[in-house]
Amino acid sequence: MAHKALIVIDMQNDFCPGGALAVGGGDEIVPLVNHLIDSHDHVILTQDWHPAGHSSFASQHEGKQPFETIEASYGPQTLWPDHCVQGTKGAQFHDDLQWTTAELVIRKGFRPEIDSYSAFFENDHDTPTGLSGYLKERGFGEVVLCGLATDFCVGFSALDAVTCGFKTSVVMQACRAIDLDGSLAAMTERMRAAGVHLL
Ligand code: VGL
Ligand code: ZN
Repeated sequence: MAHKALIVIDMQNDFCPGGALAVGGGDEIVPLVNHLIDSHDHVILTQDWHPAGHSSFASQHEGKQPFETIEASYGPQTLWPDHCVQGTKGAQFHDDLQWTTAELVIRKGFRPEIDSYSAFFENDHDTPTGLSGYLKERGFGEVVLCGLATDFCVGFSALDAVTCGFKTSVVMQACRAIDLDGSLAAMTERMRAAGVHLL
């Protein structure tokens, strides 16, 4: 049987109620995520980790509001409120997340000029984070994903996991979505079509 890893996506304060880019009910999933952490032998976390003044922040674009879209050099980019700034409380994992057994924390979004939703590739869909190589070198053939947000970081990570050749599942109950203009339904359909197992 293929070696399996749980990947917990972006369970950070800024994506929970009270945070800068709060995902509705983001904190509700913490107990279930903790249960998943408990029941997997190998756990990896991702951490959205932006320098101050990151290019995905609406505050850096004159006249633009959060949740508007701009054309970046690598394609369309949604603009966000300032969030998950390196070293801030908002970038820390939720206080109740029991993450001490995690074997790897992969940070993403640290390059000022490019955003990174996926745990595998930045938003140019070309610059690798190194996670695929790490998983393969350690002999993992299967990944299970949960966390925030279903329609952005979880979804793009799941799609890229399939592209990289991993058997991929998403525990939908242990995710919450931002849901901009139907983005949750669209991402759910993309994941299904790509062969992601939606649990
Ligand atoms: C995320 C928007 C911006 C996420 C991260 O974790 O889904 N979304 N940065
Ligand atoms: Zn971000």
